[in-house]
Amino acid sequence: MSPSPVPVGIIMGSQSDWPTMKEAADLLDTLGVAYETRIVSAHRTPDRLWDYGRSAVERGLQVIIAGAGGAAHLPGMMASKTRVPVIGVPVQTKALSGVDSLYSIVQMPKGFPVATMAIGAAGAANAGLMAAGILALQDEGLAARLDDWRRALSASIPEDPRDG
Ligand code: RP5
Repeated sequence: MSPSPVPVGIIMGSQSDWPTMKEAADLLDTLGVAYETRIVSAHRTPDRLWDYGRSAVERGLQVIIAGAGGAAHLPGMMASKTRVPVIGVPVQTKALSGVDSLYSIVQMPKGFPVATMAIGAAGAANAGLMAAGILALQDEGLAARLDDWRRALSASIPEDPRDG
């Protein structure tokens, strides 16, 4: 695979995961963090998963956000192939509401961690924020943008509830 000019890889098991995973991409856009996006299915394209994981360090990726639904083996398998930190996003499913995805991602065996987010859109957005937080440890400009973003969110929350 060609070298990655970006620090974050957003991967997902299917095109159908993109509306969820776009929440992570949107947050990274807002914070000025570059990323690449790929469909990488643990079951339908295992060779693609293998190549992506095997080459992640040498390509320069620093964080991988991996989203999948149902039998969601992509984040865990990616964590098995690379020491690049993997943030897992359980995509919401119709049959089991994403609990299947969550359980498939979160119960990793000792030695191969996946930082598992909440089910669905909030989890994907938080994955973007988590990736930014990791990169901000080495990037003062990004740290300042992330602090501003967090302050703005807090400031947008009203103190008093209103009708309607
Ligand atoms: C998983 O199966 C994908 O991550 C997706 O969430 C789910 C369903 O995929 P499609 O049948 O919509 O392609 O591998």
